[in-house]
Amino acid sequence: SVEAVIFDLDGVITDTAAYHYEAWKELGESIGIAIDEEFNEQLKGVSRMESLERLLRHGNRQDDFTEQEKEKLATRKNEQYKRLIKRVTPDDILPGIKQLLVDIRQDGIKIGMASASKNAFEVVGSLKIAEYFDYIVDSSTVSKGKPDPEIFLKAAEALQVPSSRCIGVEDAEAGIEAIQGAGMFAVGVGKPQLLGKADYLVENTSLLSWPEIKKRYHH
Ligand code: B16
Ligand code: MG
Repeated sequence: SVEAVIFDLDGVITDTAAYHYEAWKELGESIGIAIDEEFNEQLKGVSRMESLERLLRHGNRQDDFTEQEKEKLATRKNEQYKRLIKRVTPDDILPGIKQLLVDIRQDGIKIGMASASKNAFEVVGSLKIAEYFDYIVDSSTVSKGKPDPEIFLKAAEALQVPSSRCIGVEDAEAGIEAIQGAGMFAVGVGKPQLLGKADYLVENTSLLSWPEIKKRYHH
C-alpha cells in the first residue's frame, strides 16, 4: 500500500507557475523573443538555466550570448520572479490542496516535496504549509532536472519509502515523466492533451481527493 505522497510545488500547490511565465515573458520581450502559453508548457518543471536555453532556442538566439551573459539573463528573470512572489500568502494555496494535505497526514502517510525551484522554501514559507512536509528536496543538490527521476528518488530516499509505495503529483509533462521514471504512481493535474501519460489525471486541483487517489493507486 501507499506510504508517501511527493508533491511538485509550482502549478500544483500554488499557481506560481503563472509568475514564472510572467517573468520569462518579460525577459523574452526585453531580448526580442515573444512567448505564449503553449510554449510556456515546455518551461514547466524545467530548471532556470534549462528554461533560458529553451527560450533562446525558441527565438533562434541560442548562439547570441556568452555563458556570462546567460547567467545575467537568468538572474534578471529570477529577480523579477522574486518580486512577484512577494505577494504570495496562504490565500494562494490552490483549491482542495489544504484538505488533501490534512487528509493524507491523518491517514499516517508521509508527505514530501520535489520542486525544481530554488525558491521553493521561500514560497512554502509564505504559504505557511511547511508543517505538512516531512521532507522538502533542496533543488540545488539535484544534478539532473526533471524529466530525470533524480529529484523524486531523492525525496523517497529521505522519507525512507520505496519508490513503488510513493505517489507523485505533477502539473508538468517533464514532471510526470520524472515520477514514472522513478517507478512511482503519477497523478497529473492538467489537460489530457499534455499529461495523457499520467496514471491518474484530474483537470484541476479542486478535483484531487485523497480517498479517490488511494482507490486509483496501484503498481
Ligand atoms: P527557480 P516545480 C519549477 O518548479 C517550475 O515549474 C519551473 O517553471 C521553474 O523554471 C523551475 O521550478 C525553477 O525555478 O527559477 O525558482 O529555481 O514546478 O518543479 O515546483
Ligand atoms: Mg510544476
